[in-house]
Amino acid sequence: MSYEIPHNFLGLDTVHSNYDQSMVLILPVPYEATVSYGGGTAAGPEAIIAASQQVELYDREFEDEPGLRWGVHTLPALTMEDASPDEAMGIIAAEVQRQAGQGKLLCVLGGEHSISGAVAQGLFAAHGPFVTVQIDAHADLRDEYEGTPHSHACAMRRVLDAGAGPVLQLGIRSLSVDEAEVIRSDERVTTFFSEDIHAGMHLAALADFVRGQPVYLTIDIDGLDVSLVPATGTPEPDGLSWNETLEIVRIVAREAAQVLAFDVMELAPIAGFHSADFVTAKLTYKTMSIIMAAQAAE
Ligand SMILES: [Mn+2]
Repeated sequence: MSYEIPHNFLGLDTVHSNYDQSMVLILPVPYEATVSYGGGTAAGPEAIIAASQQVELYDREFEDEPGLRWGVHTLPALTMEDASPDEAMGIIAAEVQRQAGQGKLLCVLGGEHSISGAVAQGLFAAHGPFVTVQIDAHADLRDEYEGTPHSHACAMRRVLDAGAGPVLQLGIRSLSVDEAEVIRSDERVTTFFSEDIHAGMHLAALADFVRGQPVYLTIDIDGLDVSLVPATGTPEPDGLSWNETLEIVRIVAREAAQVLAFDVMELAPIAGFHSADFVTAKLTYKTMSIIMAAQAAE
């Protein structure tokens, strides 16, 4: 489906949401194929976009309306009726490659986290090597899960397979014995568990990791504390606070050479429970605003 005015991200008019002048692109990917517990992430992008229309455009941090300043264009949703998982990943990677080459900040809205493997492929094709920062409750480093390499539980393994560069994981608190071994032995993976985040142990390492690098930031919404966003398929307690999350975004925006893209994955909306949709929409707006302001300041 396409998101015509005013049903686009932030509900912007033509002047502030036309493709050519917008510096931010929203790519909705309502893809969900490998649910392992609670389902519903296919409805995530539409819920985020609907909730975004209720987010206040003015932001005290910038004393400005960032959405109007930068312009935000919402692309048609990438739908993949009847595509196999392999085909779906190919379609997503090709569209990301096309849109990532436009000199705009790309924001992908999921959908299940397995989409991120295809996003990484597309970014690598468009830009070459980059580093990936992952906010997530789960390590997502399984080579396959429930018989498929395309499970959301394998998302970061597929990002590593894209060959673009190392991954820094933040907020992890659920993993298997095999994933723990990957974290110990694979030098491409650095992991800060949720207690490390609460203690601030990640701050210097994160800044060092992204400094001067092109960066892909992938946010699984279950990385935030479950009390902030209960509407997700595989919830976990003891997640990141709102401020811990934005602190990570600020460090990435400030230190990176460029943020190529970010994504917000795994919202599984619950009918009648709109706070989770709103928190996710506001996080999406806040993240793009912080990144755009930092890049404009350079
Ligand atoms: Mn997760």
